[in-house]
Amino acid sequence: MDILKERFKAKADAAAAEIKDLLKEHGNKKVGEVTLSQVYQGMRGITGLVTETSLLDAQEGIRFRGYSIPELQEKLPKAKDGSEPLPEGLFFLMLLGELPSEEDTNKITSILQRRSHVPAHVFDAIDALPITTHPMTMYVVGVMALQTESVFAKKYAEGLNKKDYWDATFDDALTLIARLPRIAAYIYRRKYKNSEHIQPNGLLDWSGNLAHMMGFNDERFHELMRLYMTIHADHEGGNVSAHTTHLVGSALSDSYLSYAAGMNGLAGPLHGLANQEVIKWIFEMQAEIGSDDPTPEQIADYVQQTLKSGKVVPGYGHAVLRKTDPRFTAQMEFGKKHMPDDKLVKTVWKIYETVPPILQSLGKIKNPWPNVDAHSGALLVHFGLKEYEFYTVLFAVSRALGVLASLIWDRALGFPLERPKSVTTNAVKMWLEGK
Ligand code: FCX
Repeated sequence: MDILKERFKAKADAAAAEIKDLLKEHGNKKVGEVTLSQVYQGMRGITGLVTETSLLDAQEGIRFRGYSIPELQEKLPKAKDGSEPLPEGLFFLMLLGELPSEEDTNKITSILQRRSHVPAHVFDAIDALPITTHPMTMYVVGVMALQTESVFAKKYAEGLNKKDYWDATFDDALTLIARLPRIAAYIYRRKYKNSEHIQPNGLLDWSGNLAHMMGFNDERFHELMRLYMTIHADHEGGNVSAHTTHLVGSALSDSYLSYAAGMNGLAGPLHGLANQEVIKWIFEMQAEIGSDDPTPEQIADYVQQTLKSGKVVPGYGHAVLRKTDPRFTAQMEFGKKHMPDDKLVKTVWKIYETVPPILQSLGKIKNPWPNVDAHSGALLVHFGLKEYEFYTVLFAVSRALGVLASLIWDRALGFPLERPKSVTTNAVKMWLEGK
C-alpha cells in the first residue's frame, strides 16, 4: 500500500505543478460561452469541471485515461483462464494514469482482499430495514453505516493538515471499495435468498468474490461481472453520480458520505435505475403481447404505446453521447460469444433495430441510440439473476472505482469547494431589461 501511495503522490505532485503553470499562463483564457437556455436546461455542454479519470466523446464514447473499452479488453490483465479485464487493473489505471502490469493488478486485488471485512453493525443497519425496501436504499444505508470507519473524518476531527487530505482519502477509498461487494451480496441474499448468506472467498478477485457471495458459480458469470464492473466504472465527471460525489466531497465530506450521496443520484430512473427499468419494460411488453419472442412489428407498436403514455423508452438516449454506446456494444459482443440463442438477449437486439428510427422520427430526441442500460439486464437474466430491482446495486459497486479514484485526485490536487452561481427568473428578467 505504501509503495502504491508513493507512486500516486509522485504523479499527483507532478500534475499539480503542471496545472499551476497552466493556470499561471492561461488562467484567463475563455473556455466557452453560456447561453440562457443552458442555464435553464441542465447546464448541458458547459465545461465547468475537471475529472482526470476518463473523458467522454459524443461520437466515440468513453475513454479511460485515453483507452477505449476494446483497448482495455485487450490490454488490462485478466483473471487466470479469463478473457475479460480485471476491474482492479482499471482502478489502477484511473488512479495512476498508467496501464498496470499483472503484478500491479494483483497488488490491488490483495489490498482489497485484506480490507474486505465488514463490521457487524453494517449488517444490523441493513437488517433493521423492512424486507420490501429497495436494494439501492439498503445499499446506501449500508455505506452510511460504514462511515463509522472513516479515517479522514477521524483525522480531520483531530486536526489534519490539508497537505495530508489525499492520504486519508486514499485509505478510505480503498477500504470502502474493498467492502462494497460484501454489502451488495448481503443485500441480495437477504432480500431474495431468505437471508442464506455466503461467506467471502478470500482467494477470489474483487468481482469474482462478488459473484461467489451472491451465489453464482458459473465461471461465465464471473467473467460477466469482470466486464460489467469495468465498463460501468466511470463516465467522465458531469453525470449525476460522479458529479454528486465530487460536489459533496468538495465540502470535505469523507469518501463514505460523498460516495453515498452520489449513489442516491445513481438510484434515479434517468440515470442508473434505467437498467432495472429496461428489463421491467421488456417483461411488461412480453406479458402484454403474450410472447417471449416479440416480432419487430410488435416491439414497434409497444414503443409507440410507451411514448403515447408520456413515458421514456428506457435504455435509449443520452445527455452527451450521440452514437450507440460502446458499453452497449461490449455487452452485445459478450452476448454473441456466450449466449447467441438466448431469446431475451435476442429481443434486446431486435429492440436495437426497431427503436432508433422511431425515436429519430420524433425530431426532438438528440440521441436515439442505446446506452449502457439497454443491454445489461438481459445478460444477468440469462444466468438466473432475474431480480431486476437489484441491478442498480451492481452498477453502484462498479461506479465506486471511478468516483473514488477521482475523489482521491480531487484532494491531491487541492480542489476547492464547488459553488456555482444561481439566479432567479426575476433576476434574469431584470438583466434582460438592462437593470
Ligand atoms: N424516450 C422518450 N423520450 C426521450 C428519450 C427516450 N429514451 N430520450 C430523450 N427523450 C426526450 C426527453 O424526455 C426530452 O423530452 P421533452 O423535451 O418533452 O422534455 C427530449 O427527448 C429531449 O431530450 P434529450 O435532450 O435528447 O435528452 P436529455 O439530455 O434531456 O436526457 C436522458 C438524457 C438519458 C435522461 C434521456 O435520454 C432519457 O430519459 N432516457 C431514458 C432513460 C435512460 O435510459 N437513462 C440512462 C442514461 C445513462 F446511460 C445512465 O446515466 O445510466
